[in-house]
Amino acid sequence: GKLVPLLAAAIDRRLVSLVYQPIFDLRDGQMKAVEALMRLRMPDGTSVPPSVFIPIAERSGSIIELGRWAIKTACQDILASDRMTTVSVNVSPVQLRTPGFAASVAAILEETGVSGSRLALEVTEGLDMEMQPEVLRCVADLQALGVEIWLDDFGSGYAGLSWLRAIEFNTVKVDRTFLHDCSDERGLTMLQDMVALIRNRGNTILVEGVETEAQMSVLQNLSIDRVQGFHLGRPVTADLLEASA
Ligand code: G
Ligand code: G
Ligand code: MN
Ligand code: NA
Repeated sequence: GKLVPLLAAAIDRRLVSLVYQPIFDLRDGQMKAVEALMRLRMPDGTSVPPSVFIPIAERSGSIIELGRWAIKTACQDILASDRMTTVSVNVSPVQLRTPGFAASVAAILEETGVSGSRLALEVTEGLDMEMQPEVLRCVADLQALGVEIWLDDFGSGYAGLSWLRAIEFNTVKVDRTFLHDCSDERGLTMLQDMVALIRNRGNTILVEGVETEAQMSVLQNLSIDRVQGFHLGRPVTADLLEASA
């Protein structure tokens, strides 16, 4: 109830912020990108997780303004940073379906002076994310700006395979449940099959949710391209990320 008006005023009241989680190249260990993750602080100081406020913002329409704020803030932060080369920002299907979204991204790049190739947008497959022509056109317009389009949480949703067929994703992020389930033979086979599927399409493979050194070994054996997870680096503020250089 009270989240709807709060979300509408969240930017002005400075209740939203971004934290950044590093993404590493598995071969050379270098930080190749950071993922921007939105945080919402209530006026009383408590925080609300994105799993709660993002769906509400999607329904109320606030996601449009919040999403634009996130992309602009991420662009400003990478310009000011010595460590962030590329930033990925999560975008809701609602944003991709909104007319003018690609143009609004182009305007942010122009305004901030950030090259499109330093920005990636993570889209999540899902039931509500139909393969509408306007979505495909939006993706093509964004890629024409040099912006990368990444498929997030691959394998967790419903439309994954048709998505892989329709869109040339620059990177596919394998849902962390596949890594977490691979402590037994059956789960490991599943992860291997997943990796083969993505690799045969020529997409860069990122596995998220790396929490242990044992999982790192599994991923090294599978020659995964990129990795992300609490074991390698937690989401932190831009200031902390700079300081941890
Ligand atoms: O950061 P955390 O694990 O709590 O994120 C939970 C979920 O919220 C993830 O699925 C993530 O993609 C999503 N999320 C985080 N930040 C944003 C954002 O800025 N925009 C959108 N649309 N989703 C976000
Ligand atoms: O769906 P998406 O990939 O955007 O989700 C991002 C969320 O995943 C962030 O909220 C982040 O806190 C969380 N996350 C990042 N690394 C790990 C990890 O190693 N384990 C778990 N369980 N969650 C993680
Ligand atoms: Mn994501
Ligand atoms: Na994900």
